[in-house]
Amino acid sequence: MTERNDPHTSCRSADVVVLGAGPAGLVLGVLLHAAGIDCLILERASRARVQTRARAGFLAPNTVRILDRYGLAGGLHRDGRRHGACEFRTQDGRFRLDYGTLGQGGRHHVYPQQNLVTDLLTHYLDIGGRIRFHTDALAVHDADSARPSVTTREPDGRSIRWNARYVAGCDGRHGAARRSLRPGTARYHHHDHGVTWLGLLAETPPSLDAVGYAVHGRGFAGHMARTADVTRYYLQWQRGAPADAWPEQRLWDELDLRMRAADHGPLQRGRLLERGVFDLTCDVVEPLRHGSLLLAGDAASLLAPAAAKGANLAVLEAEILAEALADALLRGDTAGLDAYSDRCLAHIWRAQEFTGWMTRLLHAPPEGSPGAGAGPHFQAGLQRSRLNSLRTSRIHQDWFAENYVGV
Ligand code: RFL
Repeated sequence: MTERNDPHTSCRSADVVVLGAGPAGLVLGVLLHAAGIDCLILERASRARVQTRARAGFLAPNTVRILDRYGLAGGLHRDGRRHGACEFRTQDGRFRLDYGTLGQGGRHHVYPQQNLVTDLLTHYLDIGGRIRFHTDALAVHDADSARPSVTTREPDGRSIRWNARYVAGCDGRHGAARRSLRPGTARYHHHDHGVTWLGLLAETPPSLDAVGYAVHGRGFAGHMARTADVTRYYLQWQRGAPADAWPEQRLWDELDLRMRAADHGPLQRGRLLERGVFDLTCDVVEPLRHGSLLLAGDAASLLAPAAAKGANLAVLEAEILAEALADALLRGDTAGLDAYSDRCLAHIWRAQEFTGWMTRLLHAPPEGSPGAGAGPHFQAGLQRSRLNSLRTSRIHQDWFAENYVGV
């Protein structure tokens, strides 16, 4: 894999400087470049790292429509798989929701995020897009002026200043864009769902033809296909426990137990490629526009992965932002930029609301956690009732399907 920083960057300016080459930054970069706007992406990690970071896999119909519109969906149509079913395994038995035939009938495409990022990056470079890897954005300056700039730490340790007309903060929750917001100008809403997951990536074919959600007295377990040979598993995990606390054999035994393999069939075991622990927390920054600095993707709002919304929102926001920036830079019309924050926040809050609902569906919050409220038995009763409603009510199923595939 070759990696080369763009020699033209000695000009040290661009109309739009984009921080971060994840789904948000790359979709934005491609769309701006295609519109004829001078744009530069600054990415802290190496190209190899960006192209191999395994995260999301479930792409919503709206995401695929956006990627199709700009000719970016070739890989996912070739190698991705359509997916439209969930299976819930509970103490009251299992039930399946063919969400692709419920609600408005939308299905996901299952396509690993690292493949999508590779496709986007390849396309961006093919059309002549400018990107610098190994370039750590330190801060955004003068965002309240028409001449913002970004300082970076270069691979050789030098610090460089990049001038722009707009800066797009697509550098995630811990990036420079969020850090650079002037104190008192943004509201941070942070919520801890009180639950921790161990995420596993296993070299094994999916064991079900559906997303598997197991609700068990010992905690949640999840199964999600990624490719024909790789499956993601999740185990609700003790907060603070390290990812390597259990040996592989014990993890598989626990997955079998919570997924009720004895009743519903065994899981196919395989080598664990990756394990990582994360707390299910979420946040929203309001507003998303701070003068010439605009936030998108995880930098704007972090979602717990329970409902697979983060990458989908990132792509949607990137499209909205690209159109607004094109209007401003090519036509002098800033109405889109003025409306950007409110427009995206409406989608973000809807996704947060559904993600919170999914989190409460799949977990009774651990005793003593902020969400436990009236006590574990009360919470478990609510959770069982939610699941029964989803099992039996067609209206509830349609609502679920519409929210599950929507952004
Ligand atoms: P990304 O992908 O984090 O990319 C940000 C980029 O910014 C770079 N960066 C910097 N560059 C320069 N200077 C700095 N100071 C920088 N700081 C950071 C980083 O190196 C990186 O390359 O953010 P983006 O583009 O906003 O995309 C968001 C998505 O990646 C994220 O929301 C999803 O992965 C969430 N998510 C899922 N979303 C879905 O829509 N469907 C799913 O199935 C799904 N599954 C998941 C997920 C997230 C997971 N994690 C991370 C817990 C499963 C998991 C396990």
